[in-house]
Amino acid sequence: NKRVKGLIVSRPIYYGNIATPITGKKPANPDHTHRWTVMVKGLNNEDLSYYIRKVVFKLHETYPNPLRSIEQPPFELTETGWGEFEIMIKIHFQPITSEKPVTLYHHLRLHPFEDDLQGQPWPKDKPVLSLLYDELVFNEPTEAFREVLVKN
Ligand code: SLL
Repeated sequence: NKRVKGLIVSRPIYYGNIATPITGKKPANPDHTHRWTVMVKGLNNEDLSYYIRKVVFKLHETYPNPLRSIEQPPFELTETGWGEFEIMIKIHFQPITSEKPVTLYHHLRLHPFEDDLQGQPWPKDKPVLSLLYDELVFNEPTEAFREVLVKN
């Protein structure tokens, strides 16, 4: 498991959430106002499973089983709820990478920051999107991981 001295490799990711108000069919819990999906994505929906093994989302303790492990792409989780909170996102890499997990934090956003540019109220059925771009940086990857990276 030799590491490649001096090499730094990065991979782009998007992480965050989309949320829509629940209209029509009521959710199981009548207090829930929004349906949301939290996700870790590659560029252009690239499949990230060549180096990501699983993503664990840690939800607010008001949720049953707040630790949700997603072990196949797409690495995303859909839930319903009424409130915003911080989601801990822990990315676990494939064993071949010999990389330690990386933890990110995302503020789950259900409500728009402000009304839209024309001063109009945000349309009730328009999804709210809070997606951040980031780069996973691998400092001196192993030779095995470098092989995987150059092939993808
Ligand atoms: C708040 N600090 O008070 C936040 C907490 C928790 C949100 C928000 C689902 C809970 C359930 C849910 O939306 N929790 O189903 O019991 O705004």
